[in-house]
Amino acid sequence: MKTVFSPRHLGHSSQLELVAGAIVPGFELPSRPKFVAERIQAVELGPILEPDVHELSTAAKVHRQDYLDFLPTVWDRWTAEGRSGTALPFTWPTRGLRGDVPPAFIDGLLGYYSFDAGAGFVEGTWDAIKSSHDVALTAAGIVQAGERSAFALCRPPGHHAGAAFAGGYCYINNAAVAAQWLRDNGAKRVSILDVDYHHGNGTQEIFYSRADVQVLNLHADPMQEYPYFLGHADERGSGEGEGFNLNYPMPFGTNWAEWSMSLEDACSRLKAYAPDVVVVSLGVDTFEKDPISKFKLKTEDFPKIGARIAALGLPTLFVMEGGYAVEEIGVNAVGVLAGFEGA
Ligand code: SP5
Ligand code: ZN
Repeated sequence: MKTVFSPRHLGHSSQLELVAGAIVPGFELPSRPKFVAERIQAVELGPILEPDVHELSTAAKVHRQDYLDFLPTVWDRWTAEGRSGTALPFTWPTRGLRGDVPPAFIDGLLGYYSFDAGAGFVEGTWDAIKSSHDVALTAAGIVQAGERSAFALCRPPGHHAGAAFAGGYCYINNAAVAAQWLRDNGAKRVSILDVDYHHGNGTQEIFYSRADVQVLNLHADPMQEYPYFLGHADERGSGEGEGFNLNYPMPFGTNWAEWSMSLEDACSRLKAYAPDVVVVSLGVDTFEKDPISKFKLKTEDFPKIGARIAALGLPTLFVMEGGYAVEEIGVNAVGVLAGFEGA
């Protein structure tokens, strides 16, 4: 399996995150993909390629143009106020406030274009976002050209990013852009299978009223876990998209025996949809030792995820999302990919 990866992600690192009343260093560390790339080399999964540069025209079909225009301007607007550190929002247009008027000042704009304080900007953030987007599209091109699978080693991740908002370490929804590009380049139907610990609220929002992209999400119950405000089982799509969004919320402590029952059901629903290609939002924060998560998957379980997806017998694009047990994300993420290849 070919991997696409860009070193340009390295300029991005949020210097702080608010967790349980304390300011801590961000969990989404620049070292994360290094452990994945090293493991790919150790098990000889396949070559690691640099991405081609892509235009944002496909991204503009799943994101709002004003949001895409805003992202590259954040750091300049921030430093124009004499600031340094990490650009982060602190005010959001929730119920009772207006969500239809973008303010002019940077602090207001950051709140308008986000849903939490989990997607900060530093000088290299836009370049990292763009490179992650390019990684996803280049890997999608490999699958479209006829290979059975490819791995987009994206950083930053994407599945929390919606049409016009960042959040949860995500800015551009890489899996959504890839799915849209595959639709525009021969695939009649695409399924996105999101196995990250957290609900992929952005992906759900983007495709909620569409029948041409099926979205299946396995995640911690939003009654207990971030992102809290989306991901319930009764969210099944709207209008033409009715029935094409499926959520599998699970409680804290979920282990392989329980998690794999949701995977089995999702795979049978996916098979019935008969997509031309599968996009896997691959988070490995379901791991028992993940520092921000409360599921109990073990290292030996990850190859079984890959093997089950391979049994679908469909072209498959893996897109990296979360996973914060830094030393183990290589073994776990590559475990899924090796399991897919039958290794
Ligand atoms: C892509 C992805 O996986 N994004 C996850 C964003 C999670 N943001 C909320 C983090 C809450 C951390 N709670 C930590 C408890 C540590 N004991
Ligand atoms: Zn996650």
